Amino acid sequence: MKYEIIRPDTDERLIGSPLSNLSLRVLSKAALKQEYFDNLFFPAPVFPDDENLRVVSERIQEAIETEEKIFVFGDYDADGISATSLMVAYLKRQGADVGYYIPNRLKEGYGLTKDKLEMAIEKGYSLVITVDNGVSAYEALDYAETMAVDVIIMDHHIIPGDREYEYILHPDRFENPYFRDMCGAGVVLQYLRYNHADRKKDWILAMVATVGDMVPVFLANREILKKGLQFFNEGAYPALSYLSKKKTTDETGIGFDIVPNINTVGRLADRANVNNLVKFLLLEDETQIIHVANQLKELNKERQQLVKDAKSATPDAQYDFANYRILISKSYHEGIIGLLANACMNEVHKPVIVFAENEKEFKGSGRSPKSYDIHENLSRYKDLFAHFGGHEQACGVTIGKENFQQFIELLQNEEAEEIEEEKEEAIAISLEDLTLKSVEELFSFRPFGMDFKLPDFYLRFLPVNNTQILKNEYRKTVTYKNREVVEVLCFNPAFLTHLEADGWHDVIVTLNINEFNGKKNVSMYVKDVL
Ligand SMILES: [Mn+2]
Repeated sequence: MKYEIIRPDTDERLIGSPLSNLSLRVLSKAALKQEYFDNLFFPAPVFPDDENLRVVSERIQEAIETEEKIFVFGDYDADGISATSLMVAYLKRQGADVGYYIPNRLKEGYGLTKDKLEMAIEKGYSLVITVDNGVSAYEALDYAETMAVDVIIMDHHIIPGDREYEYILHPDRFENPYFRDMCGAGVVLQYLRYNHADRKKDWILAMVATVGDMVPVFLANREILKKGLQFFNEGAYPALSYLSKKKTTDETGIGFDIVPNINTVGRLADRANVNNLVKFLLLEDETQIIHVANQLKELNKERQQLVKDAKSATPDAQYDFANYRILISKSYHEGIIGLLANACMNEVHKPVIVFAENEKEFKGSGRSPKSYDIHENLSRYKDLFAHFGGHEQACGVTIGKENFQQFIELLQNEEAEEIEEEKEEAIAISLEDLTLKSVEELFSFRPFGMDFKLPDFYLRFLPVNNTQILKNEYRKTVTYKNREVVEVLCFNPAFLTHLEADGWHDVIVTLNINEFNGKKNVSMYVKDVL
């Protein structure tokens, strides 16, 4: 079975706690490390204030006062775009002479390069701020030194060596470990706070980036998520509200509705310029906001269609080796091969590499199940690659035509490695535990996310009745003994037939609270029928 049913022992720290059985099980399963546990129950916000912040702030202040041209260099994902917008909006408010650039994901790739820096210097920029990138831009940093141009790094990627940086804001270099797990935009937000220049919009943008970059949901990030969501739900950032399906939402809604709309622009760099997204995020005029928001939503639909088409198209070649499935096609859009590899891996439960072939080379994106380190495994062949990067479960690789066949043969000849079947975890719970009160209590521990996922649940319940069909979705209701209504949502017709039969059913559900006409009730979405 692909589900592992979990009945966690109560966390020792929670024995005797008045929490509901539902919350106790979720918290016990999470087994939070002590600093996260303390942060959850006794949050102690920290105001950012240290030497690096002081040095960086002074340098930026000097640049503003002496009217230096300041160049912000960002990245093309939700975090990088948010970080760029935060910094640019701040500098504009200060009246600074500011320019910015986010590279083209398909043509230029990630990070500050020497030639981008050369161009900026030629245009008269004398201070560069890299956001969500920079710590590993050695060549550009060396060049800046020879040109006597200062570079301020506001990044959160792993610092690769022991290089000294004169101006750096990085989660690992904040004096207080409270700031340790932040994303790039989170770092920029702390700079704004230190300078008492943070607005509601800035918290919202940092919150979107924090969701998008999937960093842990504790400490500084928890503060960012909570405040950012609160301000978002007040409608404090119209441009982002227009991108969302719901005007009031939570971290899940941000992840499903807003983050993909932003990431799509970077992915489809052949159809849209990611730099315009910064302009969009700085817009104040509502008519313009609505106009661009609609364009962005259209582009996201186009991206979804591209993925769908690519999934149903027959690849030019497909290999099923002992350890890998390989898909190759000239028709794949390079911006979506990662999404495609991910979808394919979820189907075949083994490592997958999807290659888009162009005139010069093969651009590939690999994904692997949790028990397999695709980055380490493929790094054995790195002499064949023009580019290679990534981490345990995801990597990107570019291979010239001359080496491609050899690479395929090497993979073909690999001995089969045992790849553990990935099981999804579900916490066992009884229907009696699912009262509105207990689910509301559980949700008071929001936001959920990295290191504290809202789990799926396993339970048994009686056949459902009163089928109502709403817009292609099947909605059913079931009442149970303490007379609260639990709504059961089911999108799969096969499950529905099951659920209408007699007897108790073992199901995997996700939990929600439905609010309609001021009335709230527990709502379960049936993910699987066992
Ligand atoms: Mn980032």
